[in-house]
Amino acid sequence: VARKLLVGGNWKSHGSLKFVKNFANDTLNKIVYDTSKVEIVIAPVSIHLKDAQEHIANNIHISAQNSSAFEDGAYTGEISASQLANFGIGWTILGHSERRHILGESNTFVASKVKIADEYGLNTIACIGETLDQREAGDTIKVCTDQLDAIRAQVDDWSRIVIAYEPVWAIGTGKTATSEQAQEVHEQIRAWLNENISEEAANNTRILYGGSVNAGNADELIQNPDIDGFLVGGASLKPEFESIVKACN
Ligand code: G2H
Repeated sequence: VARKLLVGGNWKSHGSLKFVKNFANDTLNKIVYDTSKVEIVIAPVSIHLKDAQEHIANNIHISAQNSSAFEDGAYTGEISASQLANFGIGWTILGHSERRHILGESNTFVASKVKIADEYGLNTIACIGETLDQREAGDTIKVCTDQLDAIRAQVDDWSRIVIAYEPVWAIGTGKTATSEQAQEVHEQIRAWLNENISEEAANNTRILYGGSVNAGNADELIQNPDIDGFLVGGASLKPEFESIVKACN
């Protein structure tokens, strides 16, 4: 099955208006790639979304890094899926481990966000992954499938969901999962999709790898049959992001 690869740039809480403009002009807009094979999705902080829309070329999708579990209403500080859709934003990242672990978002809460994002037609990059303790206890797959099960309990249509497997111990630490470790988990996630969603979802859902992806390891990781691209943090703020896209092209 030929799944279109996807390279996401998760800028986290980095950047300034000047950075958005300069990085768009100096790096992103100059990347030459085959848009029939690869999609690029860039996620700046919310207050930079408008500038990102303005400066980043149209072939690149712009994503939020989060969206609310609720409709518009009395939820101070939240940005709703409806407001993002209204703003012309077609993507959101949900369940990133920094939100799960630092901001205390539970599996059910993340799933509620995916549900409402889906209802407003947003594409979601749903992040899952285990901590080092969980891996060492042999619970990697259980942790990942519990996170997926919570989403399955609330969402029927998986056509707008992209899964990002991001082992927490590999995030921003410089430690990447080996190519074999990543492929092993990706294969099991695809098997979960086949058993719990549908064969079609298993064939079509992109499963990205995230966790210290850079220009040096992308080539090898992308060779794996179940790795359909990357969610890139630190390296998505640097010119080497181009090499990561090229590795997928
Ligand atoms: C994982 C990744 C992006 P980094 O969080 O989502 O960040 O590439 O810096 O590990």
